[in-house]
Amino acid sequence: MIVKSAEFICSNTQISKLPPPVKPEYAFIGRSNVGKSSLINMLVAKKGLAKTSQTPGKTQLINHFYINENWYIVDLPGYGYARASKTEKAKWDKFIHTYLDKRESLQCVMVLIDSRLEPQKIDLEFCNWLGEKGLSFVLVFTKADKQSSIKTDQNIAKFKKAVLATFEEAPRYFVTSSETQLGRDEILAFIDNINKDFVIPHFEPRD
Ligand SMILES: Nc1nc2c(ncn2[C@@H]2O[C@H](COP(=O)(O)OP(=O)(O)O)[C@@H](O)[C@H]2O)c(=O)[nH]1
Ligand SMILES: [Mg+2]
Repeated sequence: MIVKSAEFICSNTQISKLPPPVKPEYAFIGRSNVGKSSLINMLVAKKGLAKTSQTPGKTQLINHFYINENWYIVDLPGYGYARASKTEKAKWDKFIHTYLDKRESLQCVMVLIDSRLEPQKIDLEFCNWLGEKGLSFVLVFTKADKQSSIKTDQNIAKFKKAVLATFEEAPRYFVTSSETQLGRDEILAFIDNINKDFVIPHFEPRD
């Protein structure tokens, strides 16, 4: 897929104000600092589209970016921010879970994982939650340029093994770098393929 246009549409704090679910949508999510904004900018080849390195954990916004006037990238607030209070964490859970669980046009959740790290409990728990809800997701390993491919492969193997403790099949995964554009063509092709089969879901208009 060639990205011809990418524009910011809206930031939402309320699920009720999202754009109508008439276009295929892909949600990007992961721990704060995993490289989510960088990855989104890399995919659409637009440097400032998603802001990078903002103070993490502060805003709870769902950002919609409209790509090729045909599909949405959704930037979700990062999880696992160490300094967030219990109340903040609970609020995050409810907000994000409601969006993921209810969004009719959501096609796939892109779960970002830092390829330099050993499997993290919070990432595995999130994958398990997606599995319980029957939501389709893929793993996107980030920052692969920061280490040898051997090290990346080792961490991916460990993550897969950990996932297989609860899943019958390991989810599909991509290895990426926002610095070198590794994984860009593969992710865009993956999205393009799903877009081709998209039919507008039945939904209740909010007038
Ligand atoms: N070397 C390298 N650094 C990256 C990559 N992706 C993100 N970063 C850096 O990691 C930090 C966090 O990235 P950001 O995109 O803001 O993460 P977010 O909090 O998940 O949105 C920034 O300093 C980025 O420059 C990558 O693929 N390679
Ligand atoms: Mg960010």
